Amino acid sequence: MLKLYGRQYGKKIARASIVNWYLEELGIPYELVLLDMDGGEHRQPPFLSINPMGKAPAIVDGDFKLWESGAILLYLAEKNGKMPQSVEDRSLIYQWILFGNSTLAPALLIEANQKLEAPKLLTGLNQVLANQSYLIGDEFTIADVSVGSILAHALVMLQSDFSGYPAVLNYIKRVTERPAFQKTIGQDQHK
Ligand SMILES: N[C@@H](CCC(=O)N[C@@H](CS)C(=O)NCC(=O)O)C(=O)O
Repeated sequence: MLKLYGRQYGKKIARASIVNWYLEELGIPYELVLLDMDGGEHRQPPFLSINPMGKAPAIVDGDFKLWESGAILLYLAEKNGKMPQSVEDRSLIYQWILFGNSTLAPALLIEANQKLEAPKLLTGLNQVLANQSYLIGDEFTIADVSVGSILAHALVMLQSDFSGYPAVLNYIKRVTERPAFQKTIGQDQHK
């Protein structure tokens, strides 16, 4: 069975919860392996043989090991027939996953960037989401798991002020109401 390695949920950012959310969306069997990161378990050889960088999330699927949340989402979508056929449509998914992890997350989650960067990105997101339900039109995809989880984290855990971005707020409500979100990240947020 596929194993997902992550840190124990709590107030700290638990990026494994992003993958956990998507595994619940897919409804496939998996085992969640919680690492004692405060005790340094992620820096010990058993886990370093899965991810030499010592970071979670990571998965082991049979003999295959993979880390980086975005890469894991793409792998799971691909393996379960959820990726679009055309190279253009696939590239839009890559675009949003890379945007989430390398542009949006640092802008929203790192305090020094919040004032200057966050308003630019939230204005753009608000424009996109004013005309469509999800990042790629009307269909929920892994792009929404990636970007939606970062937005939800900023709103709920960091109390970021999104009041000037009503379409973004509606979008966060839409994706966080999904049962798979509620079962995973949603539960974490209410602890
Ligand atoms: N870009 C990576 C970030 C992974 C990451 O920083 N994970 C944190 C946990 S949320 C971690 O493992 N921190 C432990 C450490 O850096 O020692 C991803 O999205 O998977």
